[in-house]
Amino acid sequence: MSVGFYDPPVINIFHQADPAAHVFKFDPDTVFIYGSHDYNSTTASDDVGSQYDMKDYYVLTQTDISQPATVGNKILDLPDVPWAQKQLWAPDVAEKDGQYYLFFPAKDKSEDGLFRIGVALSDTPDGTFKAEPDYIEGSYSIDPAVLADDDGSYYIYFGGLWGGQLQAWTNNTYDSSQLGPNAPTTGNALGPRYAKLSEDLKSFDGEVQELVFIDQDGQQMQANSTRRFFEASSINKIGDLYYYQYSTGDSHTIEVAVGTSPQGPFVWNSTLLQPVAGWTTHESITKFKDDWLLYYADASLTHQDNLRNTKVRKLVYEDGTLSLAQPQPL
Ligand code: FUB
Repeated sequence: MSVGFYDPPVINIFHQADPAAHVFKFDPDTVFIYGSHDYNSTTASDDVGSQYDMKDYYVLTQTDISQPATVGNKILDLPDVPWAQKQLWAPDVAEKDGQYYLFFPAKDKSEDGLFRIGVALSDTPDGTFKAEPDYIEGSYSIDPAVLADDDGSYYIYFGGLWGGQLQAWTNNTYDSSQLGPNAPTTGNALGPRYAKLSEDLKSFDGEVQELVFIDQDGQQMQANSTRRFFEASSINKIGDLYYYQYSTGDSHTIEVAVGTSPQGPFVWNSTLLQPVAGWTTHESITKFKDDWLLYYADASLTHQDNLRNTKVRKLVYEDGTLSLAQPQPL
């Protein structure tokens, strides 16, 4: 059950969801907001998200969060991705040595239509990005999020249950019988996957691993917990700690878990966001000037699950915990 959440959209006339907000050295006075580009798709809704059949990405920019965002360039178009069939879902962008890397999921052209993760490159944060000819070898599932660590290492995190197909991959091996809107309900919860990225950020450096979340009671997060990982990873380093945010999917909250290493384990810390309008919820956090900001999206403007708008809210960072600057109205 979703409830309303009344921050205004950063822009009404452009439907963007799954915001991945970044401030780059390139222009410290601008927040670049990447995300899924929703449109009024008539593809029938189902529990594997067929109604989210997005075909391109644009970038939004904001120089003042009290003012509307501006729609920038179309930065990637589905026909320009040689390996992709459909469904450009939540992306992320990382910068390295003045190059910008757009990481994005899409279904490949195989019979099963498996989600894979691709990368596209640009010299500027507002594109156009050029896709690599194939998806990242060994990649699967959705919702990539990239961490640039202080030591120069880059890590990619990904995964999403049900339509995101994470449950169909065990030890990086695909099992078609697990496709569909299902996930374990007993035992340890499935964790998102992560890998170190190679120097050129175009491949995985080593095997994909599963991230472990520890619940409040000190035990590994269980599959029947309303706080278990579902999708929508984002990660930030604040001081010496790593903050991992994610959506719980069918229980519709955004949770935060904290770790001392990019490879986890991450210990549950707080619930950052209660359910918003619409089924999906997806966040990212960035520091803009002196403020920590939460970018998220909901469907309060359209009441249509696949026609969402990005929103922004200031955060408070106190005693090691992130929280909304004002309480969320219920
Ligand atoms: O926008 C499509 C999918 O819905 C995203 O990849 C998920 O995070 C959820 O927001």
